[in-house]
Amino acid sequence: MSDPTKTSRRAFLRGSAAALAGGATAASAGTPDPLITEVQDWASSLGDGVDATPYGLPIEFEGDVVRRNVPWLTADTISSINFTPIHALDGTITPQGCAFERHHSGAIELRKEDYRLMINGLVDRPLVFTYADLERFPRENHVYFCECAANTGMEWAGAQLNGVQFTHGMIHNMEYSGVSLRTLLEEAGLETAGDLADKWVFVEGADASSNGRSIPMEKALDDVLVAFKANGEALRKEHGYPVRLVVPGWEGNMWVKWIRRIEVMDGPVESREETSKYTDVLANGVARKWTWVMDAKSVITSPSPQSPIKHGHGPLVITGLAWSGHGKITRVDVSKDGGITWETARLGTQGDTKALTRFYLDTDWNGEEWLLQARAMDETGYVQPTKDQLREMRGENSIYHNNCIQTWYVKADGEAENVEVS
Ligand SMILES: Nc1nc2c(c(=O)[nH]1)N[C@H]1C(S)=C(S)[C@@H](COP(=O)(O)O)O[C@H]1N2
Ligand SMILES: [Mo]
Repeated sequence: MSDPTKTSRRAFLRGSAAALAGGATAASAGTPDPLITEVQDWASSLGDGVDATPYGLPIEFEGDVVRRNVPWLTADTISSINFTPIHALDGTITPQGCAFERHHSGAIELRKEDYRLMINGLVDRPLVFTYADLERFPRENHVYFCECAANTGMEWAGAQLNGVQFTHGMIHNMEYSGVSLRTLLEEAGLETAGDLADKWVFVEGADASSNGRSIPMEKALDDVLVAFKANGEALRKEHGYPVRLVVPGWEGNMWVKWIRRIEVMDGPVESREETSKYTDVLANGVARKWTWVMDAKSVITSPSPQSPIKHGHGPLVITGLAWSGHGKITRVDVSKDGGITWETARLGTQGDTKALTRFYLDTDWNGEEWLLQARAMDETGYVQPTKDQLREMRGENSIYHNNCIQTWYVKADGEAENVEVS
């Protein structure tokens, strides 16, 4: 006699298969799965011992989760950029090994022993720090995103690159350890500088390009870090080993790598990187400059052209990233119909200031065609603009600071394509 209050195992399996509706493989009677019933190779022999890879690498099956460049964008790879594979990552921290690189004259090799940082100009005591000197100042840890001002720059005129890695991958987000720039400036003494309200610092790198940029003193004394570790370990060569500047919320160009000199000045230098580059010519021919802050932006990383829906109909996790150079992300909305209706996404992490925030929309997909969009809001109340709104403000000559809403066209077969809905 079977107890009617007890569900039989088979009924339970059938029940759960129906409830999952394609979200998981249902165990079905009569067709044994050898992955469950047979002893597999990996259980019949021994695995690698410790030390097989003294510094661990991603498993070979994940070998395509790598930075990629777009060969036609730049004439060579020395003054060029590659892109973070954000379509394949989750959470918020970017592993150093796949964090995008942008060099103006190549990534240089600079030993800690040969490293010097000079602070000069309008300071009481011009100073030179060795790497070991920097390690003796009080240290801080912060997670911040670094976004190149040119991120999404190819998309101004229309949908261009078919993958979120290429449209939005000039960004990384790491935990930095370092000394606040304020601490070092105070060590050099700012009495000589007098009124700090109109003072600037000029920062330059040790590479051939030097990538010099002027930073107003107010920012220099606020949250700028002189960083030597990222995600707990030494910076990689390509990210400025041994020491780089971290300028939270501000365009990546100002995050000077291999930083060698900080000069306190009574005005900005108006260097190449802040005049002929990293400025935006508006419709009336006037160029916007000092466009330091990266405005709020978001993008769906999956599904997306490089991360199509492969699992069939039923439960689907839509996910993406949002960030703002003005502070915390407070809300992200997702639209499936090109911006007509919106659903509020779940924030996977409670937005850190000036850092990536992960969002999820746990939903169902049954083969409908979607025009998928995400729209970020930050703590200042700013709402990420549509492409048309942005073009209205900036014209069509811009390259930098394109933070408009992105659209992916999800087709009945689950593939996705970069399209423009403005
Ligand atoms: N010294 C130096 N610093 C530099 C650059 C450079 O070429 N040289 N490139 C800048 C630009 S344009 C960007 S977007 C960021 C990129 O940092 P990453 O290579 O760590 O991604 O570094 C900035 N700092
Ligand atoms: Mo950049």
